[in-house]
Amino acid sequence: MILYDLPISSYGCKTRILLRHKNLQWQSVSPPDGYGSPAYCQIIPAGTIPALDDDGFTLCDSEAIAEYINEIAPTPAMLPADVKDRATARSLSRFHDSRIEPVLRAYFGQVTPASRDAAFIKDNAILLQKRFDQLAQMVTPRPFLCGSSLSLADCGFVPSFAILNRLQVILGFSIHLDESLRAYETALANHPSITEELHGYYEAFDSWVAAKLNP
Ligand SMILES: N[C@@H](CCC(=O)N[C@@H](CS)C(=O)NCC(=O)O)C(=O)O
Repeated sequence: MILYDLPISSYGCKTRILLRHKNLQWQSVSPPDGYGSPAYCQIIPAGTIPALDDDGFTLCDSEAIAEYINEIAPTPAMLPADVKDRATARSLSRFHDSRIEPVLRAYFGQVTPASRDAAFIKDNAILLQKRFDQLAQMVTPRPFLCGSSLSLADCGFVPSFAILNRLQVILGFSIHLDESLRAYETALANHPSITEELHGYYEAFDSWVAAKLNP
């Protein structure tokens, strides 16, 4: 399998965790000429990373990739057995992708000191706080979002917690995470399929930040 991605891609990190947890072999390949480039769009028309090439079958979007991998490699199962629990897992994963990650991503343009906007940083923190409070209302992790084992719903939160931790220091805002979410973050960081990937993600993010701070 080829995974088009980059070390800094949070959705790439989400997908790499899934592949590790499934104990699959894959090759991470940078998109030729960068994502969105004409050369990459020849392979993946959407131009986004991550994207999968499984023996000529190509697929974009981390959620679609996750569901596909979970079906072709069913062990360990990463969706609950019960239909309603499965639906909840999908809902939590989409809540991450559509409600939390984009609010974090909105801060990326603020990392370069010259482009910072104090009012935006403050207002976006209010929105981000609301989203994490909503998450704490939606679910009590035990210790993961769908119970004792890692599920598809968890993978995206790993890079997002890392990004949140770094951005709060760099940009000087503060988000209060409910105790249940703090315990969840710790459980994720200590999971054997995650620890090494998380370390690599912090390294990639820190290099990206260093380049922004000292161009
Ligand atoms: N919903 C997509 C989002 C992926 C995404 O936004 N990836 C970013 C990089 S982390 C990207 O490819 N951006 C390029 C673009 O939007 O053209 C997924 O889950 O894979």
